[in-house]
Amino acid sequence: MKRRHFIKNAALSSAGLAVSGSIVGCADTPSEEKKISLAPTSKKATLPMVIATWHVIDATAKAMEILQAGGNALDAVEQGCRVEEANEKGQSVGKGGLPDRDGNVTLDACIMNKHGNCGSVVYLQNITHAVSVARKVMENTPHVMLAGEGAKQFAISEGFKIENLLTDASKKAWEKWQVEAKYKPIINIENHDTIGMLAIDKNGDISGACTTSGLAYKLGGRVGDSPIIGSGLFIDNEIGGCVATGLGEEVVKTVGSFLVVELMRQGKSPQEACEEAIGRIVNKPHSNFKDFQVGYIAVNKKGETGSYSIHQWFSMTKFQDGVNEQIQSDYFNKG
Ligand code: SD4
Repeated sequence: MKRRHFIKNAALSSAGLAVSGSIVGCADTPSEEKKISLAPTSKKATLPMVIATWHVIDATAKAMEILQAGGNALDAVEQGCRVEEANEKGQSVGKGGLPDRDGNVTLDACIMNKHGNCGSVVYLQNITHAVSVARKVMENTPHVMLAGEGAKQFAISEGFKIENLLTDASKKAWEKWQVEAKYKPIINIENHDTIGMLAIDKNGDISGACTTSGLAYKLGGRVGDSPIIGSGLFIDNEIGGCVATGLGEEVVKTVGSFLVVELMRQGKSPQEACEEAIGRIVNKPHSNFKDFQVGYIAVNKKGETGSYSIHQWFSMTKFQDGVNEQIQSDYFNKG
């Protein structure tokens, strides 16, 4: 997938921050260039900190800039996610996202703050910054979720700009897909990556956000886990937070992010909680987990992190202690 790129040191230097020796490149397929460092949980964690799904160091750098300046975690996750939404090369989020089978780019996003308040948009069209619309839903309406045309009209009333989100590259990819038009409602290991972000600010408060264009070439109207509070994202400021990526249907069926936070409440570390939540998917009788990917990242109140997925090559970007790095996740399916 084109979006998978090597980590850019430029983003770090622009944020005036150190580069870790363990930073890894992320290619389409497993390669020797990849260094595996499984998500550490034991090292003493410091605040502020931010983590995100996949390989998004520009996004975590933006979030950390805000946190270091004393900004709050909510602003940090929103601004961090906006970096990827605006990145036209990313074909899974915001502008440039791959369309549904009919050629429509439809976005899902949500955001949740330290008070347990949240906002969400589903099936949003023609607005790049779905995460910011979700925040407006949280702050400026008595509702949690707005969908489709209603979400779009609300965004317009809030001053968001109407745009064509289908870039030439995504249109070409869709046209190529149409030659065979195989409808495979699975997300495999490398074909899509939502951005989910969790941050803890200097006050120790947690917020999270998640934004995606969803499963490429999905049925028109399909909505995944990403805008669903408790599935794609959950924050409890007393305990921690979790975000999910991968095949949303499987995350929704197990209410994954809420589950991870509840497991942490019961005393599990973020890593143990992510592993158990993946276990709930793969250990189902007749689970066809070999056909799809799901990954979780989580953080607890102390700033300790975990990440785990069904298959190899899921990663988490973490910015903590002055180091912005991509960390390969441990995974279930070791063959
Ligand atoms: C969805 N969970 O729509 C999203 C897609 C995703 O990595 O996360 N892809 O099901």
